[in-house]
Order: sequence, then structure tokens, then C-alpha cells
Amino acid sequence: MSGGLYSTSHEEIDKTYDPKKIKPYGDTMNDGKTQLSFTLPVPAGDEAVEAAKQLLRKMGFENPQIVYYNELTEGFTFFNAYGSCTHTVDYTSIHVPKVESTVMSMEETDAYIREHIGRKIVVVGASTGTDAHTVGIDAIMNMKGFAGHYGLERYEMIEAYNLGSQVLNEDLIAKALELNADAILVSQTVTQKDIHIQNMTEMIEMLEAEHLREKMVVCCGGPRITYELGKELGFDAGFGMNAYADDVASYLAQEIASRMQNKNR
Ligand code: B12
Repeated sequence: MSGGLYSTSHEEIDKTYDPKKIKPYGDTMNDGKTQLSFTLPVPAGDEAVEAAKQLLRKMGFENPQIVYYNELTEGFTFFNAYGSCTHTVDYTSIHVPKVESTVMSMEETDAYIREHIGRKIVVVGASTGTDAHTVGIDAIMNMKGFAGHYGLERYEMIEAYNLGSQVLNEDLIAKALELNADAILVSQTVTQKDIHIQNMTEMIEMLEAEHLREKMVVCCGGPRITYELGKELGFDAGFGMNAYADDVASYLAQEIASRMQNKNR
């Protein structure tokens, strides 16, 4: 049976869906329909709309349509546009490195730590450098948590210390040493001029200089952080958007337990 005016039936989808050639979906498989917005440094008017359409065609969009435009400030026009994307991606060839641990609930993680580590684990976290954003690290660490996921402070088997924002790398390391921490969590939100790269690189260099790098599990996170970037900068793992306390707590528990096992071998 057909799915109606605005939807495609499962049978039709099965016939036309090719994982080797995926493209955006509007209301019909492979229609390529895409919405995008951008600003051009020109005054509003017919020429501005034509410029936006030409640009969309060069980006690979057929049938470009400008559905809204407004001169936000003199000489700068904002556009909302639609177009049909002509490009495809081979979904079967995609491999994204990511944390391999099994995500457990808070209760399961507490039980895992009890069984495999046998003591509370100590975690120290902060938003470091000049970064004033606290909401990300709070989402991971605060008792009340975020989006229905309790933070590390709520875990019975985790002693969590959230140092807040604008914490210098040396101060975070000093606190981790004082508390004999098992793990350090670094949050970075501001990425302008790659300030996060500089700051996180400095963190790892400081830990290495003090011969502390291997003694702790060191993780980073933030909206523009990926697992790959974290690894590239010398962290054990990186967590991006949609990461929750469950993800990082499960990873820490399993990673610390595995390091303890390896040591005892
Ligand atoms: C709230 C906010 C602020 C508040 C922060 C209040 C506070 N106490 O944190 C205030 C008003 C202070 C602020 C200030 C600034 N802000 Co601001 N801010 C935001 C805003 C609107 C929301 C950020 C947020 O709270 N998100 C919600 C949290 C829950 O999401 P999250 O951080 O991504 O965290 C999740 C994951 O990333 C992950 N995660 C995060 N950290 C970690 C750490 C670990 C270890 C792990 C495992 C996971 C993890 O888990 C979280 C839950 O899933 C964003 C825009 C936006 N809509 O995103 C801009 C934004 C982040 N701010 C921005 C900027 C530029 C600034 C300022 C520099 C502006 C200025 N010129 O003064 C200043 C900061 C000055 C400074 N020295 O840092 C830019 C950053 C651009 C960039 N890429 O660099 C943004 C994107 C706005 C924009 N579009 O320009 N900001």
C-alpha cells in the first residue's frame, strides 16, 4: 500500500534505497531535498537572490529556491534556501573510531566498579583554560545530571570533583594529584582560533612532562570534540555532543578495571 501524499511506503523505500549511494531525504527516497541557511556580504534584492541561487548550484543543489531573505545589517543578507542535492555518499564505507566500551546504566556501572575495581574511583573535571562554559561539564558531573541522565556525583562508586570553569591546566593537574585521581575530565566549548587545541595540547604536554600521563585516564569532551580528535591530541578518549554521564562513567569503569588487570598480570 502506498504511504500517502507525503510519505513513501516501506516497499518503495526498499526498492530505491541503496546504502552505497545515500543522499538527503525530503518526502521521497533520493529526492535530495535539503534546507540550508547562509549570509552573503551583499545588500538584499533580486541580485542577492540570484547570487544565492548561483552559489547553491555551484554547491551541487538542483532547483535552488530562496524561501526567505532579510538584510540583517547594511550590506549583509541572510537566506533560507532549499535545493535538491546531487551528491551521494557510500554509507557502507564509513568507519568512525569511537569509544568501544559497553554503555551501562548508573546502577550497572556502580556494580561493575564494586566487582572489578573494589573501591570508589576518583574523577576530577573542569572546563579549562579561558573557557567560561560550565553547562557541558555540569551535564556530565552534576548530581542532577542532564536530559534524564544522572551525573557522576550521583554514582555511589564515583567520587566526583567538578572544579567549574576557567581552570588552569596546572591547577586541574595539581588537584588531580592531591586527590590521587583515577581520571581527569576536560571540557572545551570555545573553539575559535583553535584555542581548544592549544589548551588541550598544553594539558597533555604538562602531564607528560610530570610523568603523569599514564597514571590517569584522561578524557576530553565538548560540542566540537570527537573521539578521533581526543586521540589525536593524546587523550584516552574524546566525547562529543549527545554524550552523557552514562557513556563516560561506563568507559572509565571499564578502562580503569582493564588497566588494573593488565598491571596484575
Ligand atoms: C550558554 C552559553 C554561554 C553562557 C555559558 C554559561 C555557562 N555557565 O556555561 C555564557 C553567556 C556565559 C557564554 C559565554 C560565551 N560564549 Co557561549 N554559548 C552558550 C550556548 C548558548 C549554549 C552552550 C551550552 O550550555 N550547551 C549545553 C551543553 C549541555 O552542551 P555541551 O556543552 O555541548 O555539552 C554536552 C557535550 O558536548 C558533552 N560534553 C561537554 N563537555 C564535556 C566534557 C567531558 C569530559 C565529556 C565526557 C563530555 C562533555 O556532554 C554534554 C552533554 O551532552 C552556546 C550556543 C549553543 N546553542 O550551543 C554558546 C557558544 C558555545 N558560545 C560561544 C561563545 C563564542 C561565547 C563567548 C566567547 C562569547 C564572547 N565573545 O564573550 C563567551 C565565552 C567567554 C569565555 N571566556 O569562554 C560560541 C562558541 C563558538 C566557538 N565554536 O568557539 C557558541 C557556540 C555560540 C555561537 N554560535 O557563537 N556562552
